[in-house]
Parts: sequence; C-alpha cells; structure tokens
Amino acid sequence: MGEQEILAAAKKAIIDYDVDKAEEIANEGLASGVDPVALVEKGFVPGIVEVGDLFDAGEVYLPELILAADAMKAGTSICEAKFPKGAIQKKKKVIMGTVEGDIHDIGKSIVVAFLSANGFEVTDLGRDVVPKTFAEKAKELGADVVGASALLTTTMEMQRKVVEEMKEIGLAGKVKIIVGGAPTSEEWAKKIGADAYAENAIEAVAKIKQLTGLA
Ligand code: B12
Repeated sequence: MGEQEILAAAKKAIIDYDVDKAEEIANEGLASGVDPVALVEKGFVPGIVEVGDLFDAGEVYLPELILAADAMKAGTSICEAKFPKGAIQKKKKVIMGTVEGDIHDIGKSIVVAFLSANGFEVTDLGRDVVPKTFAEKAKELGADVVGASALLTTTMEMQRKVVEEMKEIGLAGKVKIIVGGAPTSEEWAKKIGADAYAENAIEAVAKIKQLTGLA
C-alpha cells in the first residue's frame, strides 16, 4: 500500500470500529515508512471526527462512539510510541489532564505524546481530574505549565476552576496555564484568565515552547 492508501485505511478502520484493523494499519504504516505523526493526524483523526459527525447527526449512537474511540486508542498508541524524540536540552515540566466530569482523553493523550516527543517532561493526570489536583500536582512537581483539556461545553467551566485553584495555591502567573479541547477557544482562555489556548497538538507544542521561553 502507498501512503495515501494507508492513511485512507487508517481512517476507515476507525469508521468501521475495527480495533484489530487499526492496529494492523498502524504497524503496517510505520513499517512502510509513513510518518507516525501524519498517520495519527491525517489518518486516525479524520476517522474519529467523521464518527463524531455521524453521532452528531444521530446516525450512530454512543456504543458505536465507544467502539470507534477504542479503535482510535489502539491505532494512535502504536504511533505515539514511534513519535520522534525531541532534542530540547533543558527539561521543562508540564502537567496535563482532562477536567472533572469529562472522560474524553484521546486528544489530551495526543498532546501529551507530542510534548514528550519534543523533550518536555510530562505528567499525565488522566481524565476526570478535579481542579484542586491540577494545582496540587503543579506545586508538588514544580511544574512550568499546567494544561487542562475539556471536550464538553458543560465541563469547560472546570477549566476556570483550575485557574482559580492555581490562584488559590499562589501559582497563577508563575506556572503558566494552557487550555484546549474542541469547544474551547482563544477567547475562552482569555475570559477565564488562562495564559494560552491551542487548537491542536502541534500548536500546543509551539505555545508551550513560547510559554516556557524555549521559542
Ligand atoms: C470519541 C468521543 C467520545 C468517547 C471518548 C473516549 C475517550 N477515551 O476519549 C466516548 C464514547 C467515551 C464519548 C462520550 C461522551 N461524549 Co463524546 N465525543 C467523542 C468525539 C467523537 C471525538 C473526540 C476526539 O477524540 N476527537 C479527536 C481528538 C484528536 O481531538 P480533540 O479531542 O479535539 O483534541 C485535539 C484538540 O482539541 C487539542 N486538545 C485537546 N485537549 C487539549 C488540551 C490542551 C491543554 C491543549 C493545549 C490542546 C488540547 O489537541 C488535540 C489533538 O490535536 C467527539 C466529537 C468531535 N468531533 O470532537 C464527541 C463529543 C465531544 N462527545 C459529545 C458527547 C455529548 C458525549 C457524551 C455526553 C455522550 C453521552 N450522551 O453520554 C459522553 C460524555 C462522557 C463524559 N462525561 O465525558 C459531544 C459534546 C457536545 C458538547 N457540545 O458538549 C461531541 C462533540 C459529539 C457531538 N457532536 O455531539 N465521546
């Protein structure tokens, strides 16, 4: 298979909710020299976005969404292990998590993988993380940046709480806060007092480099 066919097959594996196929395509793609970042961004991501659109349109339901997400995780985790290793000398620490009430973690995990690939020391707090935990972990680990992901309009508010907890613990201004996730925006970040917003994983790396004085 050529690169375009592999990317198309990766997308199809997600739309078909096929975990085995997603793994097979990831392995085959990597073996034939397809860039792991492209395989995720141009193959698997368009697949989950399409399933999301079908869900939105009422054409598929939650069980299918869960199956698609499983296939997505299977494929992307194989690619993430092969992301190029970055060459940043001075390690900067980033704490990342999905906010309380929200279990969407595919995008957050991609951001984590991109950051690690770029030489950042990342602590992934996982999903459904209470605001206080972001702040406490930031203090405990001496983080340079805290990142909070929210995929639901109802959980975006928790990002504001993360900012408030950071103020409470005396870290706001010292430790930078970045937010992301589909319903969020630059405007939202400003509104809640976060330091930055990024639309995707590549932009997240660029913004975090800026925040930590690496760019
Ligand atoms: C997969 C998925 C699920 C999976 C999640 C599995 C998992 N482990 O993550 C499951 C099936 C569990 C799920 C459940 C639900 N989901 Co859902 N889900 C999706 C779906 C289809 C894709 C999300 C995704 O993974 N996208 C791909 C990744 C790569 O993109 P991303 O998350 O946006 O991340 C990128 C950027 O946003 C950014 N980024 C992300 N995080 C961060 C953090 C920082 C700091 C930065 C800088 C950047 C950044 O970088 C990432 C990589 O480029 C979306 C639809 C969509 N198109 O977004 C709906 C969607 C988010 N879900 C939705 C809903 C309604 C739900 C449920 C409430 C359904 C229900 N009735 O129960 C539950 C909620 C459960 C909960 N409490 O969280 C709605 C939300 C609507 C809204 N406006 O709030 C959406 C938009 C679908 C829709 N159109 O209706 N879902």
